[in-house]
Amino acid sequence: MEIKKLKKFDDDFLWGASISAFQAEGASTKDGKGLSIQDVKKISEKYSDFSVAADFYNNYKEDIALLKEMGLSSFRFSISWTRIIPDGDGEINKKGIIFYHNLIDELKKNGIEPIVTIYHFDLPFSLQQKGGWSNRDMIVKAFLKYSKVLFNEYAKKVKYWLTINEQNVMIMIGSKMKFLNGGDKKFNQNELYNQSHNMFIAQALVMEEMHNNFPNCLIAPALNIVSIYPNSNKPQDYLAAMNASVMRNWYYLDAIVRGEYNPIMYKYLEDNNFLPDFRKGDYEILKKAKPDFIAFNYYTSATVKSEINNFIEVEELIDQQRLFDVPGMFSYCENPNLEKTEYGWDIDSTGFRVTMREMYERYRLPLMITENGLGHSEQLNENNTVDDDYRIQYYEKHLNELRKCISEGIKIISYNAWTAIDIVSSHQGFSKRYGFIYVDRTEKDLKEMKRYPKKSFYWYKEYIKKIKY
Ligand code: BGP
Repeated sequence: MEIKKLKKFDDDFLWGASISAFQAEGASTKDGKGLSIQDVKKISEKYSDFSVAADFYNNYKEDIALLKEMGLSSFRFSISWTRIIPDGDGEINKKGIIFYHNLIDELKKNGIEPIVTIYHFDLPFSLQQKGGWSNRDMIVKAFLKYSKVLFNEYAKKVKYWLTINEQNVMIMIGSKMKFLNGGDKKFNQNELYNQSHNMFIAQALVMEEMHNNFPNCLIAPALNIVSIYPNSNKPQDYLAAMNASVMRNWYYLDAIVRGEYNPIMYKYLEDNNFLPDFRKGDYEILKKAKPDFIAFNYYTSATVKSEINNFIEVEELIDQQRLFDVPGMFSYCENPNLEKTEYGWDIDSTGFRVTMREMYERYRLPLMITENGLGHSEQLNENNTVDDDYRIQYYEKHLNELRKCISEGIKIISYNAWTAIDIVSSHQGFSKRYGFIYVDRTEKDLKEMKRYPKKSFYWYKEYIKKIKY
């Protein structure tokens, strides 16, 4: 369906970019920071670890100056739990508190709205040793305590808050990409669905805490939501797509937004003996809390069919975007209609629109895009820049679809590209870059880590400037 008249973006639409703490900050043991599961995991010899990353901890002022030059009005970053509370639930680290005050102040000074993720894959290692997300009493208390510290410190300065980054990726793929929610540990399905339930409870209590005590702030989950296509017009394939969507998208959003377990998912959990340990009062906790908007990360769509593949999973190919087989529910398949990025992710800007429409029609809450971008291997050219036309094309297509959604009446408050500066990819090191700004280092050679704007930097700057009028 073509849109005849495109609407303008609201004047207060936030144009931004994102990073996460463990992938950008470095300084992993500096100024009292405790270890997170990302700091202790066994990394592949091939890739860099997270100890220095993009050195954002020491470089944030210069980086923010570049973001300002690009014309950004928002910046989404996560707070490192172990910088604030080194062992996860004990003493508070003053220096960590000060760092984020300085960072937030610097953003505000430059007219950039901070969007804060409370937890982005970097669980404190000492909490993991106590059972991590499987230990309900411990983790719910610790997450609430940590969140309260953040709210008391920063809620006066920060309006937009995100609870947990990609709970659905941690639960669905976390065991395959081990490090996401348990260091190097693999979990069985039963334990994972218990972890997920504990995340729902912890998150609901945190949202309630915010609403009760900090009414000027807005809070939301940040899931990785993707539209899922049936492989054919066979009715069974359509059902398979519905199943995949329930398992990947709606089970999470139904619990977080509506405070309900999705009935199809509940039946699946029951039939497979994966039902979590519900406690008395859990439904009330879930019902009471409601996010103010929905934040989501979108990279690509997915396609499924009903027949089983019986293929052997290749560990190297597993990542957060690739679906797999869940017997009786759906099976993964390729989509031959879409081009792929260098790293094999389908490029699907129409799917971006489908995803936003589906979400808005289901939940009628404003949407915020917290991640969207393209990973590529890159090197500086002789002009000390990167001609990343492929990235510009990706953004152009996705932003066109975003504008169509706005024109169709979908309320969208902010778009944050992944990423502002090059950072360590979640599992493919510094080789896979996403930034508008090139950070000059390789996997093993840190060099001076100078920053160089890429071609997409100037493109985004112009886009933001022009779209306002
Ligand atoms: C999301 C994560 C990010 C980021 C991104 C790109 O799942 O929230 O932390 O890493 O994916 O993924 P990758 O770095 O693996 O290419």
